[in-house]
Amino acid sequence: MNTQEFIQIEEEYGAHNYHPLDVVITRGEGVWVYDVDGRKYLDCLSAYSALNQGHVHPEILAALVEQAGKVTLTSRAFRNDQLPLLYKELSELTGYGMSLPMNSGAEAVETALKIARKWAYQVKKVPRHQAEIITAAGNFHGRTISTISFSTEPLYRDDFGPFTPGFVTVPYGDAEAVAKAITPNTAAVLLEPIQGEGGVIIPPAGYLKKVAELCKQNNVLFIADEIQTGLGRTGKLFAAQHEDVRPDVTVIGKALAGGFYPVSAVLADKEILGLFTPGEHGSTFGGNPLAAAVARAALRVIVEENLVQRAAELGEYFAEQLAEIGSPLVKEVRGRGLLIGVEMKKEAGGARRFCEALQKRGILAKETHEHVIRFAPPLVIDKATIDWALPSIRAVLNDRGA
Ligand code: IF1
Repeated sequence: MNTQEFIQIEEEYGAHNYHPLDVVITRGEGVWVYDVDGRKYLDCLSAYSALNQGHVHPEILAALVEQAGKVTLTSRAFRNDQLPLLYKELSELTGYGMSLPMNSGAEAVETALKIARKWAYQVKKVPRHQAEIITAAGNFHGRTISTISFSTEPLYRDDFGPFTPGFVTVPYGDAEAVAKAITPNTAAVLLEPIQGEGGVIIPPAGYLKKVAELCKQNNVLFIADEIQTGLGRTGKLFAAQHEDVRPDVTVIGKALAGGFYPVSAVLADKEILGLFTPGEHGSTFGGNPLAAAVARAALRVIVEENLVQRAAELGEYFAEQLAEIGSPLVKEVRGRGLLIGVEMKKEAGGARRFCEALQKRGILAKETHEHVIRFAPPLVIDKATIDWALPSIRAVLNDRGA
């Protein structure tokens, strides 16, 4: 079957909750993917940073195959011999005393919200069911009812109420606004260190540090959603480290399993995560041995291949080169590490057409928030591949269109 035939079947039988580029991928390897018509593309999206280790990384594949042949699922009613090692290795890598595994990112965010509320009632002594959690405008934390309850994007929420109460929204990047929103009932502040979906929005210098201080002063938990920014993407293990901030709770997902499997986790110290008692929270698949074995291998690859350092160095080079293109259609190039946004001017007619033009030249990128093209290749990319892509990107960014 060819591209058009696959697309036709998908449109007929699948719910239309996406508007993907018309490329039907059948194989991936490292930074490259191949479509059903034999075309080859550089993946500059990395499944929204789930593929930091690149497509089908051989070491993670080997771990997956080996574990799949042994035991894949025990449920948490029994123990398995992979999860304890994942816990230990996560702790050694991140410095957090404990973790709690889930599957999707949204589930892990929900888990963090639950533990923050429990902490508020048990430790901070907020009156029952009065806990408030402060979130930022322009956020993206998932698609569940609670995470869309504090979304500010009409498309994500308007048709899906009634919403979960207990959330307060303040402008992103404004620490004063957080200070004003804190009350005696505030359990937590939940933030992305860089807003990915919001358009690769990097907050003003000092913002995260200031928010962390405010949280400390007011006995409020600081929860960082590092599902997209974590595990090396921005040139640090966690994006909050760019400001030397260690949030009370960090949520990770995506690259935690290198694209092989949905694995997410909440990281915190014992004083917080230790508050959960048996039966209060769980998941059939969370922490299963296949997920744990894959996550262990995915973390090993990040360390062994120095992906954090690579992201820092190659990200700086890539962003510099993108800025040097100097197209009159580009408003701004911004990024940290290999999470780079190129914001097009309004008159350029939206980022989508540039992504379609890049596709024709063998580069897959995705627009976000209408005017921003996101460049976020797997962290295993090398300089030669970036240099291969630059002339095409230059031509596309300079193209005024019809
Ligand atoms: C989709 C966006 C990115 C996330 C942060 C939690 C989650 C995400 C910071 C939820 C997920 C996704 C989901 C994906 C597209 C993608 C995305 F454009 F929608 F916003 F990356 F920028 N926190 N991000 O970025 O994790 O439950 O999906 O595992 O199609 O919805 P999930």
